[in-house]
Amino acid sequence: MKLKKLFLAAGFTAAATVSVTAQKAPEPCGLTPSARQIEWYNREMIAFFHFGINTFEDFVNEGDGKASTAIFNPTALDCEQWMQTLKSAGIPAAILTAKHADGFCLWPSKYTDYCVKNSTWKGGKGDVVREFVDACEEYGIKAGIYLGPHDRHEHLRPDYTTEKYKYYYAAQLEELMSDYGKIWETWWDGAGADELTTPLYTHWYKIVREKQPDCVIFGTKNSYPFADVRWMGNEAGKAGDPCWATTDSIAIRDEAAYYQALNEGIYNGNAYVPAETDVSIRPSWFYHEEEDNRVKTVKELWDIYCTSVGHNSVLLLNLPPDRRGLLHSKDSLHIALLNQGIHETFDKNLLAGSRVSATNNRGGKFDARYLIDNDKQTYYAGRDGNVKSDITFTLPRSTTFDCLMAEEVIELGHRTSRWSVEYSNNGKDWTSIPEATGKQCIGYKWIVRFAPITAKYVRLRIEDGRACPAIHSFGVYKQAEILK
Ligand code: IPT
Repeated sequence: MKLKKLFLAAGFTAAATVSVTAQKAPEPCGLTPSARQIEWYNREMIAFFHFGINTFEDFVNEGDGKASTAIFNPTALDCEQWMQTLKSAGIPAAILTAKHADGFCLWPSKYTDYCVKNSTWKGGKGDVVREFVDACEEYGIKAGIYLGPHDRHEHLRPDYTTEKYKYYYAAQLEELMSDYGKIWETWWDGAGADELTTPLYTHWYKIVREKQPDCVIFGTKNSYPFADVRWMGNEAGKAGDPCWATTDSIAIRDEAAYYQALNEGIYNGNAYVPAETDVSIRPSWFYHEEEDNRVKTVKELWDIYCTSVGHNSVLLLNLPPDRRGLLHSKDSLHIALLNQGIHETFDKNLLAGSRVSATNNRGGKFDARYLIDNDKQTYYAGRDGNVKSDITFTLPRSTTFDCLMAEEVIELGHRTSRWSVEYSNNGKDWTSIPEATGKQCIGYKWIVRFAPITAKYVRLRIEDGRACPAIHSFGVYKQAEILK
């Protein structure tokens, strides 16, 4: 009896069922993501492993390419330990620095002596890239490769030219893209690489695409024309508000405008290149014992999660292995707790069980009630030609929350461009949530946090856009204690 009442209250009427087949899905609008970009968005988080010869020098993050290969000697390297950590942190993908700017290669490359072949580790018979991809495979983690374009060791050659380097880099890229199974991402760092022009990247791009059609390319500066995903503009974990997936593909000359375009994107931009947020769990990119007490706290990581994943970006979180070749227990603990906190927060949408009504409701398969059904397949849409909508949730009881999350249907393009959230206790007098007023972007995921609010009614106002709204989910939540 109770169940039946609930069903009726939620609008599950016979009439609604009949219109299910009658409704057509909204057409996509503007630029839309490729299959590669959709796959990338759904990862949400990726681990970055900065590991190499710098790890064995005292406080070096940007080696000069002169360090002796003999010093590379992890005493207990165990890539499975890295993957176990990712499993407990809910991170489904990882990128390894196969070669950083110092030029030292973690695999036995045929094209250089400056690599593991000449290290003390495993008598020169080891291959870190192999161990990494094997462990990824074993644990169902998507493997990615960072092959640093800027190479200080090669630069030491008296006969160095960018033309010669073009073929050296291409040969190494070919080794990595051919011999190590499926590679899900390749990372073209722009740092120090200004002399490497777009024609060089054009040559290298063809290798990636031919060998690894599904590989997501992180591109920046001169590799930008080939980028599936862009740099977000800083290394502090703070994607912009808004942070559109679209931006302009043409070089923006003015520096401030360039950084703004990276950080915030451009709503009417001419290219779909969403932002990836690279940030380290420690002050440095490489491991240094001195920083063991400066590992970002769970709260700091939660802040970063909210301004990256919660700002329509993907978080690329650096977890640098130590001289043993293991992740430090502090880093592992903090990301596992972050994952626990994310689950405790978002597994429980406090709007579940609410009555839902919308001023602009396509109905049927796209009814507003699908915003809170906790099903990734379903979504709410408005009627064609109507970009606004007020969606009111009547909660079963007065409830306290301090966080909200919305998810747009990215496959249908950025549609909504302005939205706000209000609450009420009588359904008549509405109070706006300042932090959630005049928001612009939704995209894959948008999270807003605020001081606790207790309310019986919540209203999502879609105020502007370029097409009718299409939104997967909307919810209010209580942030887990562990994150504070
Ligand atoms: C910065 C590069 O300029 C940018 O293109 C991208 O590669 C980024 O690094 C990755 O974090 S340089 C850095 C010192 C801010």
